[in-house]
Order: sequence, then C-alpha cells, then structure tokens
Amino acid sequence: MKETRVICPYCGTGCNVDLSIEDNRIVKAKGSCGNYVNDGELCLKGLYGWDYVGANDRLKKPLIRKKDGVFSKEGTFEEVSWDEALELIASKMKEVKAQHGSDAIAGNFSSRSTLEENYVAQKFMRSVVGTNNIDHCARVCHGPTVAGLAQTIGCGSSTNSFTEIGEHSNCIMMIGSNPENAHPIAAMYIQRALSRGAKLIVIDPIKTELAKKADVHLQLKPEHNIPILNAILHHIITNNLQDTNFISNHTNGFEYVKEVIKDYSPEAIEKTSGVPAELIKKAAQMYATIKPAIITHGMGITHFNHGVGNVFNISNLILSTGNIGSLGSGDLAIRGQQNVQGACDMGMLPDIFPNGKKVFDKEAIKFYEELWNCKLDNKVGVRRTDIPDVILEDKVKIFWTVGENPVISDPNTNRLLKALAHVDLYIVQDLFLTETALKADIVLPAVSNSEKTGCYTNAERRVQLNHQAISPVGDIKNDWQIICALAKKMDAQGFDFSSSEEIWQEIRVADPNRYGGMSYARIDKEKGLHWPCPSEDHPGSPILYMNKEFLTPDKKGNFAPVIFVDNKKDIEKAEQDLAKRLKLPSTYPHMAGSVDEPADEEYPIELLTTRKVYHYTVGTMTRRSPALENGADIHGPCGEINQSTAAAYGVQDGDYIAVESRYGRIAVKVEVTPVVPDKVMQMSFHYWEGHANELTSEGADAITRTPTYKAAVKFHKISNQEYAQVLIEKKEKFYSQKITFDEYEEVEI
Ligand SMILES: Nc1nc2c(c(=O)[nH]1)N[C@H]1C(S)=C(S)[C@@H](COP(=O)(O)OP(=O)(O)OC[C@H]3O[C@@H](n4cnc5c(=O)[nH]c(N)nc54)[C@H](O)[C@@H]3O)O[C@H]1N2
Ligand SMILES: Nc1nc2c(c(=O)[nH]1)N[C@H]1C(S)=C(S)[C@@H](COP(=O)(O)OP(=O)(O)OC[C@H]3O[C@@H](n4cnc5c(=O)[nH]c(N)nc54)[C@H](O)[C@@H]3O)O[C@H]1N2
Ligand code: SF4
Ligand SMILES: [Mo]
Repeated sequence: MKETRVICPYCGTGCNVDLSIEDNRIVKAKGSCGNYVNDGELCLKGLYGWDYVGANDRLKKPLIRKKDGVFSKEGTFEEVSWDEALELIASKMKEVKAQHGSDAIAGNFSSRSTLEENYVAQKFMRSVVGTNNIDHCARVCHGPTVAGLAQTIGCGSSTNSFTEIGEHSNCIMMIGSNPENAHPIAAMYIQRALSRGAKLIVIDPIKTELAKKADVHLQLKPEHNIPILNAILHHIITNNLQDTNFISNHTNGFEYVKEVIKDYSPEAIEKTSGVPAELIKKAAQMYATIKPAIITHGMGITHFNHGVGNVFNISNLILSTGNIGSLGSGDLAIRGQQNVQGACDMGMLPDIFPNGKKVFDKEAIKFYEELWNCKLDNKVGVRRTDIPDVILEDKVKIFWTVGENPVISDPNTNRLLKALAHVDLYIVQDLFLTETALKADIVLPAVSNSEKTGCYTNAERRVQLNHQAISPVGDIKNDWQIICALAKKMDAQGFDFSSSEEIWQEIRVADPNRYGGMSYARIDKEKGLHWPCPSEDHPGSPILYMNKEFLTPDKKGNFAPVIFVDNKKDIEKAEQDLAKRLKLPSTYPHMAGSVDEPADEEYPIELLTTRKVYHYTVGTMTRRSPALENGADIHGPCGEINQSTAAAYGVQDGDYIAVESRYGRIAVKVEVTPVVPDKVMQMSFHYWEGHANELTSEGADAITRTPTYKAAVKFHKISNQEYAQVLIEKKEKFYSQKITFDEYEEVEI
C-alpha cells in the first residue's frame, strides 16, 4: 500500500490528507500529522468523501451531441476523440470571434482546479480569445468580501491564520458563518480557543451548534446585519471603547461612521431587529475590550443586496478597535471552496489580472501584453450572475463552464435553464455528466484532484502543493492540459507547458510579489507558505498589516458608513442623501441596504439557504459516498421550520410540503427544529430533489452582483403521492438529455 499526501478537495480550510492507495484505488484517508493546517484531524468529508474518484459513472471520454453522425444541438451524446472535440470547439470559437467579436465568448472556471489551471485558463481567455468574460464561484460566494475589504483595508483576503484562533484570539465574533457544518476543522480551532477561556459572540438568525456554546448569541432577524453592527459600533463609540490612537494614526473617515451610528442605539435597534439591547451592548463590550479579538464571517455577511456594506461594517469594527495586524486579531473570511482564494488570486475574475491589478490599469496591461506576447482588452468582462441575461440578449454565443454545476448552484434555476437552452454552443468540463453537463452540447472529461499535481490556496492565503496519488482512468485530461491543447488548436503560442510546475514558474514571474519566493520544493518542505512571499528568504505572511500599513493608496484604513432602509426602492436615494449629508469625497465607500424580498401576505415565510456537514455544495462528489449520503439522510432534502410555524400551517415533522416562491416550486419533507426562528424556513442546496435554487430570487449585491440566495415563500402540506409526482417531474427536468428553448418559453411558474 502506497501513501500520498493530497489537499482535501472540499472546503477552503485546506486540510492535508494522507491517502492510502492500493491497486490505483483510494482505500483509506487520514489527516496529515504535524504542522499542517489540520494538525492530524479531518472532518467527515475529508475522511469519507473519496468514493467519487473511482465512481463507475466518471466521464471517460469527450462527448459531442450528434445526429446522423454529425454535430447537432438536437442530437444525443456520442463519445469522440479529444482531437475531434477540441477541433470542433476551436473552429466554433474562431467562427464566433470573427462574426461577433471576442466578447461573444464567455467562460466560468473552477475553484476546484489548481492555481496552475486557473492561471492557464485566464491566460487563454484573455490572450487567445481576447476577452475578460471570465468568472468563477467567488461571484456567488465571497465576492463582497473581496470588494469590501479591498476598499477599506486594501486587500480582499483573510488577514490571519486558523491556528492563531486556537492559540491567541481571546474573543471571537462569528458573523453569519457556521464552521461546525461548513469548515469543521476551522471550528476545531474555535473550540480550542473556548477551552482556553476565550469568549465567543455569534451573530446569526439560527441557533447553530456554536451559538449554543456562545457567551452571547445575537439571534437577529435575517437580513438585519446593518442595524445590529451599527448598534454595536454605537455602543463602542458612545462608551469611548474605540482605540483613539489607532484611529488617528492609521485610518480615514471615523467621523462618517460616528455620525451615521447616531440613529442606531441598541435600544432603538432592539425594536426592529428582535435582539435585546443588553445583549448588543454585551457583545460590543466584549469585542472592544477583550483583545486580541478576531472576526470570522461567511455567507451570512455576503448573500444580501448590501453584502459589500456588511463587509464595510466588519472593517468599521476592526478599525475602530484596532483589532488588526497582530497575532489573533483581524478578519477571517472563511472562504468556501478548496481553491476559491487561489482562483481569485490567479485573476479568474472579469476585472482583475493575476497580480491583483485591474484589467484597465495601463501599466498592468503593458506588463501582461509583454509577458503573454499579445494584445489585451481593457474592458471589464461579464460576471457569472449576469450570464443568463447576456445569453438571452444574444450577446454571448459560446459559454464554457469548467468545474461548476450552476444548474443546481445558481439562483433562479428556471432563468438559467432558459439561457442554457438558448446559447449557440455550451461546453461543460467536469468529472461527471452533472445536471449542468446534461444541458451541454460538448462535454470534456477532467481529472480530479487526487489524480493530479498542482497548488491550491486555502482561506488563510496558504499555498499548498497537492501530489498526484493515483492515475486517472479513461481518456481524461487535467484541466490545464485541455486548455493548452485547445490553445494550440487556436494556433496560439505560449501554452507549451509540459507539467504544472512549468506553469508555476510562469506564475512566479506573473506575480513575483505574492509567489516570487515559493518554489514547489519550498512549498512542500515548509508545509505550505502564506502569500505574500516575494523572495526565497522571505518566511511568508500568515498575518497581514503587521506594520499597520494598509494596502490602500495612502496606507490608511477607510471607515465606510453603512445605513439600513425599510424599502429596497429607497436604497439609491438613501445613498445619495448619505453622501450629501456626510459630504463624502466622490468615490468614498458607503452603502445602503435593505431586506431584499420581504415576506408578505402572499409569501409569508423567509427562506434561508445554508449548509449541512455531510454534503458539499450541489452534492456531485459527496453524494457518491454512501457513508455521507446515508449519514445525511436524517436531514435529506428538507425545509426546517420551528414548532410555532409548523403549528400555524398544520404540519408535523416528516410531513411532505410543496414550497413555492415567485420563481419556482419544489417539494420537500418538513423538519421541525427549535434552532430556526419564527416564520423562517432553512433549507440546504445540496439536493436536486428538493432544489432550493428553484425558489431563490435574482436579488443580488448592488456592487458585486453576488446573489442573495433568498426568497419569500409559502408552503402547504401535500400527500406522499403528490411528493412522488413532483420528484418524477424534477427527474425529467434535470436528467433528461436536452430541453429545448421553446419548451422553456412555456415554463409556467
Ligand atoms: N459541509 C459543507 N461545507 C461547506 C460547503 C458545503 O456545501 N457543505 N460549502 C463551502 C462553501 S462554497 C462556502 S462559501 C462555505 C460557506 O460557509 P458558511 O458561510 O459558514 O455557510 P452557511 O451554511 O451558508 O452559513 C451561513 C450562516 O449565516 C447565517 N445567516 C443567514 N442569514 C443571516 C443574516 O442575515 N445575518 C447573519 N448574521 N447570519 C445569517 C446562517 O444561518 C448560517 O448559519 O462553506 C464551505 N464548506
Ligand atoms: N441556495 C444557495 N445556492 C448556493 C449557495 C447558497 O448558500 N445557497 N452558495 C453558493 C456558493 S457560496 C458556491 S461557492 C456555489 C458552489 O457551486 P458551484 O460553483 O456550481 O461549484 P460546485 O458545486 O462546487 O461544483 C463543482 C463541480 O466541479 C466538478 N469538479 C471537481 N473537481 C474538478 C476538477 O478538478 N476539474 C473540473 N473540471 N471539475 C471538477 C465537480 O464534479 C462539480 O460538478 O454554490 C452557490 N449556490
Ligand atoms: S474541514 Fe474542509 S478541508 Fe478539512 S477535511 Fe473537512 S472538508 Fe476537507
Ligand atoms: Mo462558496
């Protein structure tokens, strides 16, 4: 039996896993011991989530839709050679580029692919196709974190490392993040801090497992972060708990926040948010006085029409108390996917190059035009959330999805399905014939993480090297190999890489500040290195801003005022009035937000979508592990409501219900639980059977277009037979080979 160390393919914690291999199959997984991010431990997914690798239904050859032996969108999938598949894609790309221009092609790439693969993919799209129409799951995830932190402290990434929480943080404020389900090994460090006597504040509408153990749980109404965080700032400022020295030496704009929070006394906010003023004050007191204090945040900060505003408020908390730039204090945006931090860092975004510079920055354009020997476009590309619109407006003709499953993960599924049926050519590159791949015209089979070598960057900016543990089965390729082969078919230069390490060496040139000092050998020997690591003798940077210099132009942190309005339609006016009232400089960061789609008489329940520990995003990988699928069964596809909501609707635990929003209708089981507040339904998005995103709205953050993933819903009890009937309909909808555009025109919601 051979043992190889890989990086866990799931969450952004980035645990190191020792895989035992026998006859080219994974037979056992255990956490790598020693100084690794996970200190020998693994969660259920890292331990048991490996069956997908050797699953019988892995894609083994490229597929093209054919009718009578030739490519036809009306045809059925047939296996073809790589040469035929790539030749077809290259000829279609050339044709579309000539007829409609480069921007008629768009690609969404993958935080499951390595750094090297993301680098090559964005280089291909920018330098060969000639467009910035690239994006990935950060758009639907921590997009507001990246934008909000960049405007306030200069860099959109976590400031500290996980282990510091366990060893140094004396106060932890967790806002809209549930690491016991979503990042269990990060939660382990929080547990270690609690055993040391650290204080825990949880701000979450759900009584999560850590909320039960918290010193203070602010169980706010969903979408009420602005009033709560402003009220915390109110207590800090009115009681002079702020760090005056830090504010005057290292920040701008404190007076704006000081002015804005006047309307948000804890007593006033108690009335609207449902949280007792005393608890708000207690939380504020703890965060401002028990140092070092760290904030962790997740989707309960980003999935709002004011996600960036919420992040501004996190910066306001940090900057007012000086809780940054030292061991155990700062903000840990617990990034979602294995390599989502890395995909952002590689410039897999429509507005950012691999060195973090904007695509319209003249110097950056010149640098990359020289490095890649090409002409670059300076327009910001289309964002993932806007893809359905641009396709339906006939602006994008070819769409390519790599390592994402948007049919299940994007909001308002019916709108996306309509677009996918409309686009001229849809290419999907994945491990499986997913719900999304089934809607494609061409499917390219990819190698999975334990079958390849390359780097991933975890949520704490730690770059780690993944070693190939087994050989891929079938005629499948690494994502980077597919892209390089396609580049050659497009007659492009600069894609003659023969290993991922060769690509890595180019990345070190493309962004010397972050990676100059990181060779493969060094990353491996030092068990990962945190960027920036500009030279071989640089130790890496687990903590940012140690010198209290922020990465903003004047090196100061910017306070950014945020306000809450009752009605979404008043947001724009409120922002203008705020800028006038505070006399803000023209581009100074500020934001107003609201509940996006309030519950009303017709749709009286607010839907929240969250994660369960057993399954990962759309379940493509974890649902192929019997241990996880069976373990998760107690939750399954269900709508969680509390006893009082259940009683009001005459339903009981285990009943079947139809849940409807303005966008779609699904059927699930009821789970009655005390952790959910009144008139709220919690649901995971791991199951096509009870597919939450058929219900979610198109609501999105006004700055980044990150979806809210929420909706107002109604529900009623249905019989077992009705439930079975809905499941049959869903199976047809998601697993039929092809649905035409006309059929989607007919879809009645
Ligand atoms: N098991 C598992 N782990 C995962 C994933 C998975 O699918 N399964 N996905 C990965 C990915 S892609 C990501 S992005 C991360 C996400 O990690 P998290 O952000 O921790 O995950 P969520 O379950 O979405 O938790 C968000 C929390 O926000 C709370 N919340 C909802 N609305 C509000 C609000 O208005 N205010 C506040 N303060 N809180 C609110 C929810 O109740 C929930 O507890 O997890 C990663 N890890
Ligand atoms: N309702 C609701 N919806 C949500 C969310 C929510 O909170 N609520 N959260 C959103 C968030 S935060 C995220 S990040 C998204 C995640 O959703 P997506 O962005 O769609 O990503 P995944 O579900 O992780 O899909 C990963 C796909 O990549 C494939 N894959 C795995 N490894 C590789 C590889 O090496 N190469 C290739 N080519 N393919 C590979 C897998 O088989 C799988 O099909 O979901 C979003 N959707
Ligand atoms: S915490 Fe995340 S990275 Fe670690 S084993 Fe679990 S899923 Fe994998
Ligand atoms: Mo995510």
